[in-house]
Amino acid sequence: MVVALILVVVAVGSIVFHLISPWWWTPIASNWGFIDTTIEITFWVTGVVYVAIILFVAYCIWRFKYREENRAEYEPENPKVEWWLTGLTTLGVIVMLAPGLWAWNDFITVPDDATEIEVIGQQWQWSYRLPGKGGVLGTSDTRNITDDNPLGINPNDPNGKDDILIQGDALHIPIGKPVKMLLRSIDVLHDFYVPQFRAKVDMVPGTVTYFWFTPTRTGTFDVLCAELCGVGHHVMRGNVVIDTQNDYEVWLSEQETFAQTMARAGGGKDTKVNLAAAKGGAPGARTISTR
Ligand SMILES: [Cu+2]
Repeated sequence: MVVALILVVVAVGSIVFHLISPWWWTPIASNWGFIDTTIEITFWVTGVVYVAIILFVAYCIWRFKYREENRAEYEPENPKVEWWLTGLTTLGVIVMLAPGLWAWNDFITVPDDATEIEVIGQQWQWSYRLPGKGGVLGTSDTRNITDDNPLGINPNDPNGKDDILIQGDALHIPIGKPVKMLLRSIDVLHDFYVPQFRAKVDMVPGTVTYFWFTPTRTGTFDVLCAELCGVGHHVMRGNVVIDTQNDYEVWLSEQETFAQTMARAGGGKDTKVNLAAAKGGAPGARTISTR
């Protein structure tokens, strides 16, 4: 009897904890509300099954407890119960998995007007590249990587000349416009993760992965690395700022282009530049060695 009561308390307590828990999702800041919906559907299905099974076990413990006169009945088959269990399990699995097909289809169908932004992960910092006025990113290749060109941008591609490089500083994105995040890694697996955006994909050395989203509210959001990438994994942090269009354009006009970076590097004297400080940038920004 005590065990049955404990099981009931566990089932009810789990639901109450789920409802009043302070550890819930961060408020969403992108178009991916449907991803939250699919997770909520999974919570509902698994929650109902979880409570039903625990309460059933509690009932059995109470109902069939030992009594001198009780006799067990041998019943190896029960087609009716088996059909019901198989049918309900199938239905539950379909309800959990089917919405994911729609979510995934949306996730890999990038809108035609999405702006491409490149994110580069390396142990243990984030760098970004935005298209300049031309609106097109220049090509890049790991073979172009040098001390002066740490992102491997093709110096002979005219599209790359006006690319904006952000190293050791926050990435800014304008609100309300779809962006396609092109994900590259220079060394090991990383994962660019902003919890409020919901979307994320692993960054794999040697290939370019992507996800897309549309920012839906302004603010400053933490960037985390969601892939254990070495001893400095926990410090691989950064910020993304979602700006109004005006604020974004002001910020963009203050950034250095690839051509300017190369010209400065070609000058050759400085061995260490704090790009963020040079731009009057954020406190705590990291110093990037360019030599
Ligand atoms: Cu990482």
